Amino acid sequence: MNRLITFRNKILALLALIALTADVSSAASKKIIVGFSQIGAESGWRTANTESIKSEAARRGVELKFADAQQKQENQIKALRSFVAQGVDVIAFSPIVETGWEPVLREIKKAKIPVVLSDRSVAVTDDSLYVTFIGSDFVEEGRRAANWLAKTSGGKAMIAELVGTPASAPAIDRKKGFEEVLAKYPGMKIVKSQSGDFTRAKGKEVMESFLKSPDAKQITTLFAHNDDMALGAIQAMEEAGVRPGKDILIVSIDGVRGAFEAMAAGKLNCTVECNPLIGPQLFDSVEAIVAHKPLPKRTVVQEGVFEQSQAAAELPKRKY
Ligand code: GZL
Repeated sequence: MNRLITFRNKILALLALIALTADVSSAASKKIIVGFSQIGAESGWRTANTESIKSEAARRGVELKFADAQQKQENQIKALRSFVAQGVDVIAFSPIVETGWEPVLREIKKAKIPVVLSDRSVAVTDDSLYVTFIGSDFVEEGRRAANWLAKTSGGKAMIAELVGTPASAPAIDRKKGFEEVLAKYPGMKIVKSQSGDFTRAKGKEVMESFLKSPDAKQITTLFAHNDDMALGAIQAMEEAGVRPGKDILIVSIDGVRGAFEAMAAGKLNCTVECNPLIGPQLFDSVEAIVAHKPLPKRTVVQEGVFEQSQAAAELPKRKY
């Protein structure tokens, strides 16, 4: 009789072990499903950012539900809600503006789905509403642009500013960093400032209006919050008979290929790099979250500053 009980227990233990192994292996093989809400396709930077995210998801076998919000916050909020309804494992997004996210982030928290902020951050009263932020230090990018200009101009510049998307983290923080440095140089002043919404078309349109204004002649420098607006402004300058990069110095941010080509042609003077290729860090964070590993609240990517003299040598090395 004892032998029978021992045999029965051994069978039960074996069955439990098989069930457990099956469970672990199925958990390990279960595809991670990520919902990603992207702002749109407003600039070369954004296109490169999207490519980095999509290609990295494919490389890792992550199921990516990708939603393009076409520059509208309400579309991003709709997408985030749909990811909750679909029961994704992780939600990631690049918030077009800093505010207006608490309600939907609370709904996501209630659904127990972790959130990763990609590229831009949010202004919330409760930072437990997201697990981690991966992106750039926009304030530092603004400082770098102003420090380059102070060095190049000897601390004397009448600056026209093309601002990014109003209320967005990069527009707010790049301006903040730029003005923090300007405060040290009485001879450097922003004399015109208007949003070009990070696009080439709007950057051209606003620069045309700057050049038509009665006091346009005082402008010595253009500070553009991104390269796409700077490239649009270059077109406007040339159409107005102004030599970009010579009559008006131009410093912008992103480091896209077009900026290096403009620098090599002598039409842009400096681009402060803002790295869009954060797909690998994004999915490292997603995999850490799924594996219940701890993560820092903020991961800032490494970036440089490039001047005209470096453009030709750098161009072949550029990845975006
Ligand atoms: C910066 C990113 C900005 C880029 C623009 O991280 O959010 O948005 O500077 C893009 O080119 O449109």
